[in-house]
Amino acid sequence: MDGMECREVTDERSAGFAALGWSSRVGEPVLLCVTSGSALLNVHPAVAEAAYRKLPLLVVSADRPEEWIGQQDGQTLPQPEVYGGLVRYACHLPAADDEAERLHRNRLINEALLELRRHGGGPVHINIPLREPLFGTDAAPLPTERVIRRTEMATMRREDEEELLNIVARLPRRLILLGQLPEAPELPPELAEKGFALAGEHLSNAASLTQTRPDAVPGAQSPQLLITMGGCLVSKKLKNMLRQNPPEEHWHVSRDGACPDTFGCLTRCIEGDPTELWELLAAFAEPGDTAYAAAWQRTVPPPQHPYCGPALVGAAMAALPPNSVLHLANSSAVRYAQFFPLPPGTHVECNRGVNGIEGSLSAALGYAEGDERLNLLIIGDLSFFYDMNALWQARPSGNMRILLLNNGGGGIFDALPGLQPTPAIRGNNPRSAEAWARCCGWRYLPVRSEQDLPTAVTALTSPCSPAPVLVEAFTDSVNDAQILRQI
Ligand SMILES: Cc1ncc(C[n+]2csc(CCOP(=O)(O)OP(=O)(O)O)c2C)c(N)n1
Repeated sequence: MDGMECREVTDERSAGFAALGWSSRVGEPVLLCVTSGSALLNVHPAVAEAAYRKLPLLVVSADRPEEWIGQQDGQTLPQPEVYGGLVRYACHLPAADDEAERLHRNRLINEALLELRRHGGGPVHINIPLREPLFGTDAAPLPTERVIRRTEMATMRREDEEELLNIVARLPRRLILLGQLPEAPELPPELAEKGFALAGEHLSNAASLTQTRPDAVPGAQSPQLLITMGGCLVSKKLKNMLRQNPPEEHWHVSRDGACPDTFGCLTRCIEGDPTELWELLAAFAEPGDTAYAAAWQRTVPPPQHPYCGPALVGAAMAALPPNSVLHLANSSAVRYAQFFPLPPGTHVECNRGVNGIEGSLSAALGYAEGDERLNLLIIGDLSFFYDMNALWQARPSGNMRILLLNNGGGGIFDALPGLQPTPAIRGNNPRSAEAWARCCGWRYLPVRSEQDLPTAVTALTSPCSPAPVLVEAFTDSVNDAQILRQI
């Protein structure tokens, strides 16, 4: 094969150690290709040795498709994960051949190759199920595939810096996009002057940045260079835009060197202190397209609607004192909040790691205990009742406030295009939190119309209250959903 030095060894146990010795001599990864079944078990001793000697041994094993495993067909056994904790990374490639699986395969192989050399190197395993016919196929010429590279800031040399800066110079439309972060990163002002659009959602806690509202995303043109930092993004519209018009380069920067391929176009994981990257770009990047960057900075006025879920969230956020903590539950609450500006110094919390609805109340109450600031949680009724025990367990003080948006179930399902939610899907909920809130010692206020709103907003946002406050606002879910789809 072009560009590869190949050698055949019949005995796989011996082949494993031969590959290991070869790798040790040349200081480079060696790919060890075996068939299926016991063939790869025979490589196990060499994998163990490579693990403890930190040698980059890449084991690639052939497999049968999943439907034939354990069916008394030839050379089959459960191969994925067969080396357990001895390999740094193991993957089982999908056998199907559509576009989504092609992308999945590409990512898995990239992840394996990145782990092979990471932090001193070590063994990895790629398991490849193959469907018949197994012979007579020809992949030549090999297609060009995306390669994801890793840059470690701590060991970066001048040539590596130049490589990054050359890419930046070639790509004038640039976007730095922040996902969920515990606190605002320090972004030097020169970045904006050099034509980097800076954007983040409320969960990025970077109040000085333009907040990317889904209805304000300049969707016409994706960036050519996207640099992301932080966790999950909320806006589906933004994710779709970047997936449908993938940037030429997508770099993700993080201290742990994670490589999330959120848009299917990741080209580089940058591991290290993000500040070092921002400083490098601020000091040495060639100027980019400032008009493009400006398109991301435009502010759009908040939506104006009469009594409804989004309007209630907007009213509460507008009245929130500076330096408060805003807790947002999944799923409509965190989406509604995105449309309204945050008061200065607001810190935003949300269980957005896996978007669960089960612990938003407990997490907010846990955070607020011992915190001096005003803590406001905005939550839907299903998430609230799911976790209602929290009101009994916690010892909240007067700084804790809850805006409970009771739309009679999972209102988000009314907003999903193409879904006609049945009562079972929506989780229809006829209950009110009144009795439970009062029983647990909370001040309780219901809101049923616009007239009730001013008193409720004052109760939710005034700094002094002898008891925690729960405002339960009853809204029409279908109406809320229509607005959610428009904005
Ligand atoms: C533990 C868990 N179960 C199920 C889901 C799926 N899910 C996402 S949003 C949602 C409905 C939430 O309803 P509610 O809290 O009333 O908020 P709304 O949709 O009305 O904003 C559900 C069930 C989830 N995210 N987490």
